Amino acid sequence: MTGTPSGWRPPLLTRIDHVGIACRDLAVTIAFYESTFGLVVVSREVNEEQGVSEAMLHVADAPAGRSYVQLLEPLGPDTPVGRFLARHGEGIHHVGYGVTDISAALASIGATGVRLLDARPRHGSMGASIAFLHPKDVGGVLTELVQAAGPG
Ligand code: CMX
Ligand code: CO
Repeated sequence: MTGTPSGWRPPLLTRIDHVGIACRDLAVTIAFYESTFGLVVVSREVNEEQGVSEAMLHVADAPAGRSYVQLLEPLGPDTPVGRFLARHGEGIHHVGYGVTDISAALASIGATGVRLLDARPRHGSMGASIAFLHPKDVGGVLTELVQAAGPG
């Protein structure tokens, strides 16, 4: 396609911020990603609100900001990742996309009819603001919006 279609607006999603991967044992999975792919852990956090113990492994510095692999071990069975592991086993849990203004992005996406799991942004990894979209309204993909803390 050439030229700029009429009604064009800048994309809401600016990069793939991270791929979220559910695992049973965070330490074992980190060791696998380090030894197999040479990735480096840049953050480890426990997020009680999300019910996870997690690690961010740096992958790339894209023009619109950094991208990561996010490894997630549930804090218990009655959490989003705990329920996912019970039903599906280990694997890809969600995709996180970068946005520049998460409140504006939520308003715009919500107006299309996609259900917002978080009407307001919550606390995410490394000081980011995050919000989730319902997987049933995004073709079966649990989708996270991420506004990184600070520049990028
Ligand atoms: N991807 C795609 N579909 C998913 C899913 C996922 N990760 N998790 C659950 N589903 C589907 C299930 O397959 C199920 O589908 P069916 O009804 O067709 O069987 C349906 O959603 C409901 O599943 P459930 O077992 O009842 O799961 P929950 O009660 O956990 O609800 C969801 C699902 C998405 C609303 C919930 O997991 C949620 O609110 N997630 C957002 C928060 C989160 O995931 N936090 C952890 C990551 C934190 C971070 O990235 O920082
Ligand atoms: Co995430």
